[in-house]
Amino acid sequence: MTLSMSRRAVLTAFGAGVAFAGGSRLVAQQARPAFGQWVESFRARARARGVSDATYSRAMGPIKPDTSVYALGRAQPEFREEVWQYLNRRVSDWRIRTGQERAREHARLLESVERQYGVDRYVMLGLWGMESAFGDVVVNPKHMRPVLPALSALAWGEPRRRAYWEQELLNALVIVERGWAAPGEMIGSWAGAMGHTQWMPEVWLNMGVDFDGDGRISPFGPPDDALAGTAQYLLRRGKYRRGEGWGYEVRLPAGIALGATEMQAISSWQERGVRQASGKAFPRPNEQARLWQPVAGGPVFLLSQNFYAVKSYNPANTYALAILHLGDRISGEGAFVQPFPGGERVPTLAEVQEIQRRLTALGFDTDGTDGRVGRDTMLAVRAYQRKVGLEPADGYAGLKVLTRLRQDR
Ligand SMILES: [Ca+2]
Repeated sequence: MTLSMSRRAVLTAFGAGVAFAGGSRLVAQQARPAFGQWVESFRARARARGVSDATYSRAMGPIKPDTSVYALGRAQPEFREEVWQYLNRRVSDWRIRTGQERAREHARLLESVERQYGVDRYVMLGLWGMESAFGDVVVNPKHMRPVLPALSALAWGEPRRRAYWEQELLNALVIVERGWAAPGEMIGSWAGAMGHTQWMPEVWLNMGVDFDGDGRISPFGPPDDALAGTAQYLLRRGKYRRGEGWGYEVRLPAGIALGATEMQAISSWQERGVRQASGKAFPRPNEQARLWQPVAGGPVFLLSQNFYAVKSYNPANTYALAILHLGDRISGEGAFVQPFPGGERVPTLAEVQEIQRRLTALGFDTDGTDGRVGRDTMLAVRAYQRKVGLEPADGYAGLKVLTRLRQDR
């Protein structure tokens, strides 16, 4: 969860593959004014965006810059994951079950957003589950930090993309000015992504919806505004098509090349012998789609426009696939027909809990045994793998580790 959020924040802020330059903090420290001085000089910028002096003093007056964000912005991913591990961790048994509970709990809300925007509820549930574990991170201070001190530190002292951070700090202040959230309530990722959807302040300002009609667009609290905002985002920024699916796992006939393939009508893929892996008929043969195989030897997909609508959230194909597959699993569909080479099935909630219990009993702290895999469980798994010589020591809490733990008495 933490890993995916920091990845998202990095992607949002810098574009894929671009990181902070080493040593930028030193340069910044030499050149920048004292923080208090900078806060006063930035007041005029906020005023120009319609932030009142009273709001500015209330929000910025008590702030200490959260300088720990510089290191987080430069951090490399802690764990290397294969595609099947990435998918298994995100489309976990815990997320599927919790998603089904949320689907029941919020059935009326999901139905009315679906009716108004035409976005499938399971796509919204998949996004909600991936971005914030269905709002769990919104209330979990372990994963979140105050947004204003983080954005202030970035706008004040991070020379890379400073204009971007300044704009996002201004956007966050506009949110306070509008009364959508109090400064103290605004917690999020190190880069300022917050709420049920983990949106940057700019997205809340431009894509948020006051769906419950209380006069505020709320990133926090009940998910009404966030889910309607998600639907609006997919429609406007992602060009989501009402009533269409995202794609299908397919079986290929011999002789179809998997290189870059153009969008074609599903009916013409069908003529070339492409079939749904499930054996069902394609329900909308006129939809345009293209072939994609994430890993040689693994499942193959036909992807249509709504896959790319979800991808507008984040440029990684595997990320969009995780969201949409999670949504499908919440809706009751099964796992992929063709397994990934070298992959394992998703461990059940009970199996993950057993891994956590056994690791804890052996002195590897997983910080609880709730069946959810966060950073603590991954560090514990990796320490155990190293101790017993399991290769690769990737921190993945799966069946191989469980089998070894059961032998360990
Ligand atoms: Ca509202």
